[in-house]
Amino acid sequence: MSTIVAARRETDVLEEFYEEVRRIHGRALWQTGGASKKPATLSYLWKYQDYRPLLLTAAEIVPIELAERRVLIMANPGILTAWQASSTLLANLQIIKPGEVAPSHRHAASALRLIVEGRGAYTAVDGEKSYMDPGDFVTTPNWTWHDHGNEGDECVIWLDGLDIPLVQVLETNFFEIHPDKKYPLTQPNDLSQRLYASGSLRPTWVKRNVLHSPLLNYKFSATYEALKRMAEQTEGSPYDGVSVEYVNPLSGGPAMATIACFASLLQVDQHTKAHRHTGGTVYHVIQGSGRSIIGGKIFEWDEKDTFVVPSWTFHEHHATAESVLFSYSDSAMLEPLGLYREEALEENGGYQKALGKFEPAAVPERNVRTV
Ligand code: GTQ
Ligand code: FE2
Repeated sequence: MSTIVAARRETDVLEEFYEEVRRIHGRALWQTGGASKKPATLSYLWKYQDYRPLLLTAAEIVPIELAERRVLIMANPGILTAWQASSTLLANLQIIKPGEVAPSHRHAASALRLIVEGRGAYTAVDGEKSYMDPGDFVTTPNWTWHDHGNEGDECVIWLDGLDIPLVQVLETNFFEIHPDKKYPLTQPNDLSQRLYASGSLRPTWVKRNVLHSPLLNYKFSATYEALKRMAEQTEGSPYDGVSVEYVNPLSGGPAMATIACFASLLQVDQHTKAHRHTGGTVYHVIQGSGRSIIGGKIFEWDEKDTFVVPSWTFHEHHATAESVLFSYSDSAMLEPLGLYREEALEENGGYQKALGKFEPAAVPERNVRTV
């Protein structure tokens, strides 16, 4: 028997074997590629100037009663669900018109808001109400009742960050609609700001072991002032500039158990060095302009744009005007699980060699992926 025939017979035997395994709904591990599979999250950028007109159109043609939350999703084209920004996180833009109320509900997913434009809107969480200004960072921890309303005279737009993809992968997603449009206000407005916003003075009568920050609204004015004061005396991190985490004031831990949130101040012409770490991160440009090199590609951003840096992807930022970047990430969960790792770029003085500019992905002919 020739060696070719023998080899062929061996292949047939293997093929038959794999088919047999498949018939019992099994797979041979060595055939799957397993751990070496490339992650799906693409480095990506969504321009606010593309989204804003469509949000305004939605405000005209879609009644809040129909949408409940009038939200446009920023979908990462690398991910087949077509409704998530990264493997674990959503990044959505919500618009609410004067006089509207987005009715109360609660869900197992945690949410955050970062106010993009407009004044006069509020969020009420578990009976506490807070009016929101541009740049404010607002927490809606999991399973808390929340409704939003706009009592001003202009449209208000904010960025919603949620961990729905994570909660879905864990098959722990619950959702409930409140029987009333608004959950009753049981606390003075902004009570949590009075109790916790100072950060370094803890009310002694409050229990400390809470999973989520008790602070509802981290005002931008306070964050910006703190960043500026720090920047007077330090350049901060070589990778993130003067960068702060919005912490749970009772524990010093992340604002929410599943989502860590940050704000970074970059000076005009500051160019941070490249590093990479585990944890997919969504960035939102509160103010300023510049570019980030992510995975060797140049992403040019302006005020109010949103971009995503996938886990374990080199990134560095170059501000062309004084800039404040807001970001949120799934890294909060990684350290306690032993999954956090971080690495600086060694070569080329710590800066990536840019291989080209980011281009938006081609849009499929028909919207076949919509779920
Ligand atoms: O505002 O409660 O973008 O429940 C997605 C789900 C916003 C919200 C979103 C939500 C909300
Ligand atoms: Fe919600």
